Amino acid sequence: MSVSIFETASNIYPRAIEQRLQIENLIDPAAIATSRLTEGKDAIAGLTQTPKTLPPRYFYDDRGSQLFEQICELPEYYLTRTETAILQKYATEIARLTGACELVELGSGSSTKTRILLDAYHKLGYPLHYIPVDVSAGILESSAKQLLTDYTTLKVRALASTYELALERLAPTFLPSRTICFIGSTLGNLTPSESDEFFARIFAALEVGEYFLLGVDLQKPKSVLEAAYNDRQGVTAAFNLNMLQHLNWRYDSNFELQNFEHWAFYNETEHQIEMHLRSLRSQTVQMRSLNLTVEFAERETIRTEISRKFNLKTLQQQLQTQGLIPLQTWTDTKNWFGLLLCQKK
Ligand code: AVI
Repeated sequence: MSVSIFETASNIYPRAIEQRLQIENLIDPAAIATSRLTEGKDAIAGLTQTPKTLPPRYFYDDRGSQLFEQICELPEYYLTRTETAILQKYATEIARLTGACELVELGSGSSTKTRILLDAYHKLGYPLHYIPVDVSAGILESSAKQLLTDYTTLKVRALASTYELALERLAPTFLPSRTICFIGSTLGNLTPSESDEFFARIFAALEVGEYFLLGVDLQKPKSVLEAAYNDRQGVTAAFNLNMLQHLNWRYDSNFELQNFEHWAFYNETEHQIEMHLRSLRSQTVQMRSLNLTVEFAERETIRTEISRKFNLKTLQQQLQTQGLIPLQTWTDTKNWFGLLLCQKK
């Protein structure tokens, strides 16, 4: 289903912006109905297995998204500012390598880092076509509106969609090429098998010769990593605990937040930060709308997230195996974060 927001809100936007913006909702009513039926199955599966887990998607209610924005500003959370610095330094080189192309961004959020790329393409005189993909139509609309105000030649086709659906439904581009961007090290939140599946979807969505721009957090000393996920202001702890608040609201549950604590550590064997919520006592939680009773032993944990940290060589080989050939890789002076530009062969 394709819905132009201007059918309902044509009076809100200045005409010039109106002509340059299209918002499409790819999450069709049948999919929404199915997801209502299956809603919560992932929480039930995670909380009835040993050890307990919950999917990271439950972090991102409104408060969780705000807390994540705050995390990105924390002194200990080097990821966002390091990736931004790499983009600032090399955006022109990236734009020269890809030439004029349509930019597709998966998980665009507020599109802050995208501006650096748009500026580079603009300076080289390339047309600006941007396709942000996000499950939140609200965020898409507000950030697209802001971008269109600031970039007067930009055209935006925003897709309110899951990554999977958006990658299947990319229309042919009118520009000479296309670059799919997946920055912010969100790849780290996928398991190795989920990453393989994700790369296969990227490969299928691209034409031969088109590009994939990937930003990943790299392996580094444990002390630096653990500080980034145990910040002194306690924002990451609040972000983690907020998942329980979200479940209370979503599934009519009675998690008592003071009965759990945030626990994050670096698993050096798996090269991943693991975030858990640890039960401070033995307790029983009711999740009424899921018809589920969950028993916790004292000190039992729920794993809420993995955040994998990559080795550039291994990742380059993995991408190569999947037909996404790394053309160029950029890092910062400490080798803390990596940006890879790949081309479909
Ligand atoms: C979204 N993702 C890349 C973040 C990360 O670092 O893995 C999520 C996060 N979890 C705790 N802090 C930030």
